[in-house]
Order: sequence, then C-alpha cells, then structure tokens
Amino acid sequence: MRRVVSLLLTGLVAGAVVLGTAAPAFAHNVLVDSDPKDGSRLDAGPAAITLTFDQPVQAGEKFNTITVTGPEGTRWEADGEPTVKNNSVVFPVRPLGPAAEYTVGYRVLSADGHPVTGSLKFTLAVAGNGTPAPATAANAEGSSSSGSGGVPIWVWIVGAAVLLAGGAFFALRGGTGDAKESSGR
Ligand SMILES: [Cu+2]
Repeated sequence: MRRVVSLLLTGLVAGAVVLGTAAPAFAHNVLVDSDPKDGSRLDAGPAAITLTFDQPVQAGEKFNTITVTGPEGTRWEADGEPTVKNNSVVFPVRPLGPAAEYTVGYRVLSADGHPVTGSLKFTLAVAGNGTPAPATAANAEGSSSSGSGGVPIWVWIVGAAVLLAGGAFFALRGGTGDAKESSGR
C-alpha cells in the first residue's frame, strides 16, 4: 500500500512539474491594438470595443468578458457575446451617456488556454443620450463573470494531474505484469 501511495505521489509531482514547465513555453496573448485606443478622446461613443492581440483569442461562451465603467461606477457594456475574429475580439457597448472618462476592463482567453486581463481608458468629450445598465444587472454580470473565471482552469489542471498520475501508475503496473508473464513462458 505504501508503494502505491508513493507511486501516486510521484505521479502527481511529475504531473505538476510537467504542467509547471510546459506553461511558460507558450506566451500569453498580449494586447497590441484597440479601438478606441487607450487614452483617446472621442466625440461620440463607440458602437463596440475592439481588442486586438498578438495571437488568436479563443472563442466560447463566457471565455471573453468586458466591463465598461463610467462616472460613479455606472456600467455601459452591452449584453450579448463578443465576436472573435482571429486575433481580435469585438465587444458590444451600450450608447454612452455623460461626457466623462470611461474605463474598459477585459478578460480574454489566450491561445495557450490562460486568461489574460487588462484595462484601458478613453474619454467621451461630447455627452451621448444613452443610459447605463440597471445597477442590479451590472452587479450580477460582474459577479458571475469573475466567479466562473478561475474554476474551469483549475478543474482542467487537477484533471490533467490526476490523468498523468493514473497513467504513470498503470504504466508501471502494466510493465511488471508483462515481465512476469514473459518469464513464465
Ligand atoms: Cu499562458
């Protein structure tokens, strides 16, 4: 029993080492361009926020999320999934309201499976006639997007570690079984 436990532990450690060293071999996505650009002044609110990265963004439900925050914490991102086009993600935005600074916070899924986050700001110089998202909807949206964020990645890592440990265990076990069988003949 002790050998089984030590084999499993060895497998887990090996799996962790493999995952730990494999991850840095792939670089995370890096934001290379945006529309509107960081620090820009606009006379009219953008219909969408486009973020462009140095490599493809993974498309999927809730993989890529955005917040657009205006004065006094008002929220201006629109409902609906963003559109992924190769290295770019296009997020819908509500018509903007007050002339003010708006902060865009994003979270996208890199080509290597890791989420990357960042933010940029732009200033609306001429007020629009839009209204912010209802406060409760904005809060619910924020908590659900951050809540679902880390879970799938951890599930994936734990699952991979268990698979690696199990594979190593059965490979070793199978190896000794074959040796006995062939020596018996
Ligand atoms: Cu990565």
